[in-house]
Amino acid sequence: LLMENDLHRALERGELVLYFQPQFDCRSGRLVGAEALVRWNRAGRLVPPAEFIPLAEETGLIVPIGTWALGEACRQALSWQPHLSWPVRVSVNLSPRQLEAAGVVDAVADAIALSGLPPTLLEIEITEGAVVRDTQQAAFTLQRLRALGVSVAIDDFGVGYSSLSYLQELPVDKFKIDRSFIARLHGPGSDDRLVRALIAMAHSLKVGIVAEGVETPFQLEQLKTLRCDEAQGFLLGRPMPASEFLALVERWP
Ligand code: G
Ligand code: G
Ligand code: MN
Ligand code: NA
Repeated sequence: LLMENDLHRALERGELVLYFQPQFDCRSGRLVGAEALVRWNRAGRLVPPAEFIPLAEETGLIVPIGTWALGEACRQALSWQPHLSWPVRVSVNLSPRQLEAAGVVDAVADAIALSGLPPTLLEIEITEGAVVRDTQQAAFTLQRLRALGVSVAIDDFGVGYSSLSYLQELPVDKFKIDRSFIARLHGPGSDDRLVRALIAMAHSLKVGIVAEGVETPFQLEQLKTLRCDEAQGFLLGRPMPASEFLALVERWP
């Protein structure tokens, strides 16, 4: 309860901040987007989401936190656009409870309208787990989100599903390969069969594919060879404060 009260106040006091982790096109090497990742600046310590998102989910605080994150992500992303000659997208994570909340489509629509960010530059990330809970309801909500012009990515792809059939019914634009699969690409001769299969599945469904957790040059080379579309990970950039991400965009060739 103590932490719940704290978290509630944190939102009101502006103690939540977004970090941004860059995402790159594998073929061209271009910076193409960033994933927004929330942090709690609690008395000088940056608390990672794993320590408070579960509580926020349980208590329902995730809904106002999510509304704030959507608005903040859109505002920041708008500030990146003048510095590059191609669009740079922002991705925002939505947890299962947010996806099921009645006002989620309105919250996304409001964030776009209030910020002025073109809707095509906003991407919503949801985990497979959120979709599997109630596939029909999720599909309906995702369809309404896409009707706004935003895109939808399935996060942690490959670890959460119980059946592949849901993939055919689901209106999504992109899969993000879970980093546990990328971690298995540790060197020449390593087993890349699952990564290959996930990339092939995305391509045959005409869905984009992003690798998460890219930590080594070897992994990046493998992903390029396997025709993965985009990459994200510590090798290419850690999650960073908004000011640092803006500086990265400003000095990008
Ligand atoms: O930044 P870090 O790797 O610690 O993030 C861990 C997880 O926390 C992410 O994979 C994501 O699922 C979750 N997360 C981060 N930011 C947000 C957010 O703004 N909203 C929600 N719902 N989850 C988030
Ligand atoms: O949404 P998701 O839970 O996938 O959020 C991504 C999380 O993964 C963030 O917490 C981020 O800090 C973390 N992350 C990002 N890149 C890497 C990486 O290359 N390696 C590892 N181990 N974690 C990463
Ligand atoms: Mn994510
Ligand atoms: Na992920």
